[in-house]
Amino acid sequence: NFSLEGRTYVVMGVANKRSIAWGIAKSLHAAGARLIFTYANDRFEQPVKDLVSTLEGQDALFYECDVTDDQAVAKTFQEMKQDVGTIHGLAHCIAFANKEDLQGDFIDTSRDGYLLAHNISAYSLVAVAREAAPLMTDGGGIVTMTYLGGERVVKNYNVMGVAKASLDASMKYLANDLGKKGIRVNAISAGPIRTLSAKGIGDFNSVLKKIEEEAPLRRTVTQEEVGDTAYYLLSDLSRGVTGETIHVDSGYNTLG
Ligand code: 0WD
Repeated sequence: NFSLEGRTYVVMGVANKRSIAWGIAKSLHAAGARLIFTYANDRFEQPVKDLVSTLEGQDALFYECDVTDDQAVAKTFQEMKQDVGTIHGLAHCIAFANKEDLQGDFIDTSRDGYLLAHNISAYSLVAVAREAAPLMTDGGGIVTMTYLGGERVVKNYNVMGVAKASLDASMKYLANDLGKKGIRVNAISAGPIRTLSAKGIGDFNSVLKKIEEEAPLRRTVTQEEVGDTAYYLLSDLSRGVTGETIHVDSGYNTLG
């Protein structure tokens, strides 16, 4: 029985209905999970609450959590502990880089731009895992979102590719640390999907077009397809899997 009935999952990074985090939320909701949402600042509070109100029978909780602020992260999970006690998993769907660093040459990345991208997109997983793990008293799963640009050079992805490489390695070290507590940590490498964050990447339309022409499935992937893989990684279906990256990308990564 792989229902998530009676389990509670934290979803971080819903900005709007196009967010990958929203695709994950829908899959977990369909499997019967209770959901907790965190958003970066109060600008996202009402939009996220409005979206969640469309999930029938969902008794969700909401917390503001800017992942660049250690105290805010600690406070979020302390409050969560008081409110729900145990959580069974978490989806980390957060990244950011300055727009000027997502075009042109990587070599021109400023120190500040480099640190900002790594702070929000990679270190945040470490900070969040450290605070979330004590709430995962029954064991559980953590899943983060990565991209091919961390494995190889992808035009315009630049500093975000380097941050994803750091995120990928962090995921594996966290999997090793938390495995003894029965907590699994994995990543999904999604193919390009049109979202708010993707708007910042130079010439994103031609990236989508290339997938439609060349990927084995000859189409791009959807938030819902990523969501179903997250459901697999956060459920007992994947109980032997940790430190792994699953590509949900129409097979594009297999091309030479
Ligand atoms: O093609 C794509 N869209 C792909 C995205 C392909 C492969 C991977 N990904 C990754 C992204 O790099 C990111 O890690 O998926 C993850 C989710 O990205 P998304 O769904 O494309 O983007 P978006 O809908 O813009 O969500 C990004 C979230 C926003 O949500 P909330 O509502 O929580 O603020 O990251 C958030 C951003 O605001 N975010 C932060 N959250 C907390 N603290 C912060 C912050 N400091 N900065 C950005």
